[in-house]
Amino acid sequence: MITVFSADHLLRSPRTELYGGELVRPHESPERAQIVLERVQTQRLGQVIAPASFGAAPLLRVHDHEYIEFLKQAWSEWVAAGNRGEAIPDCWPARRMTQRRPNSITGKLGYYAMASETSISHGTWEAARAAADVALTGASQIKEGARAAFALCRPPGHHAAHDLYGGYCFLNNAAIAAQYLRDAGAARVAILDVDFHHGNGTQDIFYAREDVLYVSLHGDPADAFPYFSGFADETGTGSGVGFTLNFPLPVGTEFKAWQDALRAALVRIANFRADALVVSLGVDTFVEDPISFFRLQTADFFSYGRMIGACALPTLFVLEGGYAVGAIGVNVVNVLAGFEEA
Ligand code: OKP
Ligand code: ZN
Repeated sequence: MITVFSADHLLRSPRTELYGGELVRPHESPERAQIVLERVQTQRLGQVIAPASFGAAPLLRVHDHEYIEFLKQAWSEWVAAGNRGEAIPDCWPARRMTQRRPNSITGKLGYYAMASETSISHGTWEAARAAADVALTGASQIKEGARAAFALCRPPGHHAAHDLYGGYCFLNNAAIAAQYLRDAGAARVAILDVDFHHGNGTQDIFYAREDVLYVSLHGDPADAFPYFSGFADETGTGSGVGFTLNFPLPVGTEFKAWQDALRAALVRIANFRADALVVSLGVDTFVEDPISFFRLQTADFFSYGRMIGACALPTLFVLEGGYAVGAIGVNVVNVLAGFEEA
């Protein structure tokens, strides 16, 4: 399959992540994408192409206009305000407070952030926009009739909601691609999110819709980030009821139990009769992942790639998480190779 990759991901290179009460070197690092790219090349998965530029329109199909303007301006506003570190929110519109948008950049960070680990730094917007173009270029391959494509996106996207960033995400690459496929004529698009974390942003964007099915397997939010989204009783709203399906799974989940949940997820996707499938592909389900608590082994990624391939749907893989950096390339490409073997 074709891989879409942009070296512009390198523009996203913050120095800090708020973690355990310290500012540490970010888990979501540039070397992640470079290692995945190298594995794609050494395993000869297929051609690697650069993204085309799709402009603002497909971003605005999914995200709020003012939110996009905020992302574009945030770093320069933060610097202009005289701040010396990276941009981190420290105040939120919590329970019973107003939801009015502040003028001050520090206030705006709290208004638009769903978490504070994700520092905004120089180049963040440019890298996020390039990642969305990578996903859109992958989606355009599917539109042109490819069986599959791999969007090697960085930064990731599934925590980014209509007007929220955080969890290392700014633009929801998978949601932007899914909406693009709808606009290109696919009547129904399914999104399968196999990242360890619940894709609260993707769920949010399609929560009231029956034309885009969102199905996710993830660490139980009672114990795992994003904590406030991803419970089994979140099933959609209005005409979207029944078109969100969450499988929260406990600490220490092994491949056998994870695979049972995947089987159930794939049955729902088959019944939905999707015209295309978008996979939010995070490999932070790996046993050695430093911030997650599932126990998948490297060979398991190949096995479940084959299960996804057996669905026989045009499939766009969009890279999300995976922080055991030494294994990220092997695990990601195992999913893609398993898919191709099905
Ligand atoms: C992004 B993606 C763990 C803190 C988690 C944020 C995790 C973002 C994951 N102690 N902080 O879904 O891989
Ligand atoms: Zn994740």
